[in-house]
Amino acid sequence: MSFIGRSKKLITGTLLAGMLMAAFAGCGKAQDESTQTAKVKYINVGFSQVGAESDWRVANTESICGALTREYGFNLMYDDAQQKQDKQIIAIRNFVAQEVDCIVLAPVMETGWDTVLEEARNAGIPVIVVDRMVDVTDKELYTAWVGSDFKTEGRIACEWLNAFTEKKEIAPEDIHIVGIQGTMGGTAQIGRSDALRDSCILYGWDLLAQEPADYTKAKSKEVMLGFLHRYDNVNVVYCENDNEALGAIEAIEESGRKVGTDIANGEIMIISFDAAHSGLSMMLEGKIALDVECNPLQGDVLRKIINDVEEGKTVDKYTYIEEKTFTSDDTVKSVIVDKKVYDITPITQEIFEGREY
Ligand code: GYE
Repeated sequence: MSFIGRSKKLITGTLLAGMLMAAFAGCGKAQDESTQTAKVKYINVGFSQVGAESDWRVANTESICGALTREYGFNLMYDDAQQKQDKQIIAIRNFVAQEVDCIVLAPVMETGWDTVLEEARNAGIPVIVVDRMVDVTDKELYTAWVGSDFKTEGRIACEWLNAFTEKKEIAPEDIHIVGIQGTMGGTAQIGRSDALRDSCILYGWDLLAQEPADYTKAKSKEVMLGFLHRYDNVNVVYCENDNEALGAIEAIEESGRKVGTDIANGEIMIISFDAAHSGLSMMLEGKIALDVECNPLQGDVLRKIINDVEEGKTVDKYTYIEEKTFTSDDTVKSVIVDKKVYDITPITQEIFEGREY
């Protein structure tokens, strides 16, 4: 889709700068006012971010804010919605009122966007969705989406668990899993939770419970303590992000149990998503068995899409970011999901140190 016909609202000089700088706090350092004196035309972008709930989210914010700087020709308004959809809707309405050139939305959940995206469209402002998806009846309400294939991430994790336990000769009925879910109703949660549920049915694993923890360490610790209290046979914890994995590990260790892959001998295995520094460092200590990467570094791809849209070029509707999978040992070398082979990389100190987030 192109936006050639819509009226350009590039505002010159310092007029909009004051307004924008006020909103910029929280998105890295504010840019030097002196660089704005020339009559440069910036692309004014409003970015509604979910919050700062996880390491993934912080890395994602840094990547996007780092890609949409003055140096690259952008004026960025950043809004942190603290995981609340109503705050995101208010932020989008503010961006529309300020006649930005483009809105970037990282939606907390999939539903509930039709009205406000219609308002953006009526104002001629293209919306680029990042990370989770929006479930709207008219797909033309957004111009493009950039993110990850969350269901596939979940299926990779489950295929790995199946291959690992087969190799270790652990019977499916002896696999007792709890799922610590992300923020309910967001695409990452839906994809990862569904993959686990489907695989438990397919392979005959015992799914004890799935409960949300909003992607935070503190909530996850609470949820895990509850699980340990209720189920004395849990031996696999499927955490929908690294911060949740950290919370689960703390709960397990404080309860006097051990995390690790030797589930036949009483250890509790941790599976996680994101492959952020925090998760991979726990993997190096042998505490996380598998971490499926969810790559938050979307900034550069996003910048290109916005530039193309501004120039009236047609852009791809969906762009998936490349991801890897890491493991604490080399029992399983690869898995197949939908006929595609995914390598499973044993973590090393060198790989860990070379990671960007
Ligand atoms: O996995 C989690 C974050 O939507 C992919 O949200 C994102 C998820 C990510 O808080 O850490």
